[in-house]
Amino acid sequence: MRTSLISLIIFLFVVTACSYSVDSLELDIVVPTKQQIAYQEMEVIGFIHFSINTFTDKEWGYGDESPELFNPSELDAEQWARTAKEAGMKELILTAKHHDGFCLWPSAYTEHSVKNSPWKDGQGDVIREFVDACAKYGLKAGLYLSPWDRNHKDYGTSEYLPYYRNQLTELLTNYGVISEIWFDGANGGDGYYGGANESRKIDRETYYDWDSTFNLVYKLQPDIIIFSDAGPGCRWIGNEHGIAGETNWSTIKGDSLIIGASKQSYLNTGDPDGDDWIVGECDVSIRPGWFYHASQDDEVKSLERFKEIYYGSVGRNGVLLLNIPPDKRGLIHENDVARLQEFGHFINSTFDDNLAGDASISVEEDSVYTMNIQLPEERTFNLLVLGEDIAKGQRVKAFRVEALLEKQWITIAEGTTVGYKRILRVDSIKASKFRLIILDSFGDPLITNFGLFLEGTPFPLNQ
Ligand code: FUL
Repeated sequence: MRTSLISLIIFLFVVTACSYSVDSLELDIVVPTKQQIAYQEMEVIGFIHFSINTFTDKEWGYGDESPELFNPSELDAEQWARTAKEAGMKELILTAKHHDGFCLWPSAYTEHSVKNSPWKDGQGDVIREFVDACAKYGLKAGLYLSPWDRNHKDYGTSEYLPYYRNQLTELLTNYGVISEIWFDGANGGDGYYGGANESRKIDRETYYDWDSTFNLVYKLQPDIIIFSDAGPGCRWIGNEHGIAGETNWSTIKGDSLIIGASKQSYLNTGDPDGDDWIVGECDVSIRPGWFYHASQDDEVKSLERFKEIYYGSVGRNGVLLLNIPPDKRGLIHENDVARLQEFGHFINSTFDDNLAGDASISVEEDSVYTMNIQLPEERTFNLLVLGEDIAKGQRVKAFRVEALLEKQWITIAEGTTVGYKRILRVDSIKASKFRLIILDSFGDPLITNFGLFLEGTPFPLNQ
């Protein structure tokens, strides 16, 4: 048995134990890019669904809506960014163009845009205001450009691709650094299509020639994260509830994925044998719809639901993409703002104080890896946080955590994957001695995070 005392480096609220193994350096394992690591470290990002649908009260516009309908009375992108920042988000992604084809910027390639709307007499540019607001609040900016375009006359033919790529070029050239681009998988068939009013089907595997589009995107924005069902930067988690699989590998077989037609359960868990690192992004809306509907003002998700989503996404090795749709004024509604403030408070008050921050840690490497954690005194917690050094791959396949309670080792949590972060909710426990046992892993496990936390105090509503 080899026992080593690990030097403790305490980052903000995690305990970081140095990796110690030799063979780990030689292990042939899939690793993320530095952009993917930075992406994962953001943990919570925001989605802004705002477009013509906001004014027609629809989720999917048909493509024949008049640009005259777009007329927010008080549009304030800084309010979006400020609200996102307060909720702990690190990036915002805006629907530059949704399926109806209406463009939030004055694209040179179509008349179906803000330039023909009454908003700012057609002189406005929502994308410009959005990226400036993100910069002011220190948020990264991302854009959603729907591949499906129910307005464009050429959609479904090869003529549409240059149009789509021209729009991408505008967005990825004229607005500074864009950190994420969102390629949605929906292709519903029928639409206006320049007046044809018909159904158009495309071959999801071949129509968009995604490889060429991805090359263009990387040429224009080398550090960007590309989202789609198939990545390559991050992948859809396979549902719109914001919940990753309890087992969630960042690795997956990218070649087997088809944008808009991948197996949802496979996206949800990833694949330990996958050759590609494609982080899971968990999208969900604060309300039932993606766009704002006044009828849903009382259906903002509860804080309890937010917590479940947070633990089910960030707490399962994913990134949470939380949608917060502005209303017809162009503002995030008061009900949503209040809940987002509560959410921000919950994260700060819960994860500010790692109760294992001053623990002594030692590692035993026998037939199974065991990390011993000794606190200076007994402490009460109800959340356990684990993490791996993902820069060296995702390794843990199975683990168990035990606490010494009345002289007996009791299992308090167990699971499969860990990845960047794994949060486990446990019944409130008071203890001072723990052990983390890695039951199975690819090569040596590289555990960098062992944290104990107590769910935070309620939001002080009267402040
Ligand atoms: C889906 C779209 O069809 C929805 O309208 C929404 O944008 C969601 C995030 O992705 O596929």
